[in-house]
Amino acid sequence: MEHVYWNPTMETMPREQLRALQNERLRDVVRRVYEHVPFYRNKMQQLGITPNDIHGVEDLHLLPFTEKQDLRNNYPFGLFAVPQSEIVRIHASSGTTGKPSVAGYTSGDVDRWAELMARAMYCANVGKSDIVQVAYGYGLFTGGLGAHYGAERVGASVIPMSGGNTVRQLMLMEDFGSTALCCTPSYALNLADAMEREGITLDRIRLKSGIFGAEPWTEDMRRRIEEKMGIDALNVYGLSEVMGPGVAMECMAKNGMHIWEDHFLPEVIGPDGKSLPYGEQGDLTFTTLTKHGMPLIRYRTHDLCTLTDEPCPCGRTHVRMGRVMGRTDDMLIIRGVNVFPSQIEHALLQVPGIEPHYHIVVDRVGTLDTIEVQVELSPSVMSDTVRDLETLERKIVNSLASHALIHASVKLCQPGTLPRSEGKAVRVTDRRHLQ
Ligand code: DLL
Repeated sequence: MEHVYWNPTMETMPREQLRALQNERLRDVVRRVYEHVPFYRNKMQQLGITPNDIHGVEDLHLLPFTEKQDLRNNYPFGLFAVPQSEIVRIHASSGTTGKPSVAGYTSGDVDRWAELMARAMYCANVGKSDIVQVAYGYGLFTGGLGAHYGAERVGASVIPMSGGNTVRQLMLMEDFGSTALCCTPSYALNLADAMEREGITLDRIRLKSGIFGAEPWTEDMRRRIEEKMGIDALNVYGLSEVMGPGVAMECMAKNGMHIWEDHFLPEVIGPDGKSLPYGEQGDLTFTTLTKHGMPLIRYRTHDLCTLTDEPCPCGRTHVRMGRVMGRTDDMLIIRGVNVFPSQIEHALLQVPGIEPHYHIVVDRVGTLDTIEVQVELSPSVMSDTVRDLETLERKIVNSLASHALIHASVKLCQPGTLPRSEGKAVRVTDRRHLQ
């Protein structure tokens, strides 16, 4: 496999040199927030530290954490580190309740974001001769514009479709000969199914890569999408508070996402608030090293994952994060058992005869939690006898018990009947909160 890097110097920088750069950039960002953001100055004063105490990454643990709630408390622009006149872009992520969290970008920030998304495009072998269909939503959500700027930066032809309009997406994909698709994995699956429905065979499209993220998905889901679309499906990670898509991106080794460490300092934090060694699972936390509009110090994403610094065959030296199992807020607790929707997805996709479309309904009967997993049958098993379907249902129940450790009831649904996603899929209805 030949490797082409967008920024060879940075992407393959020896780790010692990378560390020296991080030390220098960390000192700089700590000084900037101390001088310009009262929230950080107050927090550091409370802890009795000044920027002079931070010499490098080894002192990171002295710095305070930042939580989403801190963004809300300083809504909308309280964490900006530059005058508002320097801000050229504002994004926001929709919170489930109340006010969104807001992020402001200077023109330098937008430029660096495009650079990091350009690296991501090259990771997926997407360059100048490609036609990139961006089906992430455009707007306050960072997916659309993030992918758009990155694709333009590498010189690709960009189709700014935004999400939705599935039949039209397919028409343009075929007519324009899109070679890369950027959207959520659940929307990619939705598009793949629509292709089948519309009778669009793989020889009619030119798609070769998918840059999919913004929600948790499993290896099993990757395989399904790759088969259905005949592409390499790669994982991209990011969050609006930290930048947007492109904080980390998988390479063709498909073995974790490289975090661009010259710009972001990752840590994985354990339940006791201490940084964990590589390989252990915890709460992914970022310190932004080069953002000027809204730098963040030790921002707790609450995304659960692991990090590794094992060398990658692609030659990039930046650490990789494993798949995000889910956000700690998305963890379901069913009769005392903790389970993430992604574990349920994994369990379901072990069973042949069902499609990767599912929905989870959690309820409470008396004092007991109940969980129902609704899953769609493959068209091929629709003609099976009632007894065959009962066997299939039992297999799914068993797979959920052995892979996700939950005792769920299973509802088999007709093909095409569960709601389809156009952006981030909503996997769970929790009726317990309605009571
Ligand atoms: O989802 C940014 C983005 C857009 C990333 C397009 C990738 C592609 P937010 O709306 O702020 O930003 O949501 C951020 O989404 O904390 C994770 O919980 C989740 N997330 C993002 N990427 C992945 C991924 C965008 N590859 C939140 N796997 C994050 C799992 C992901 N979860």
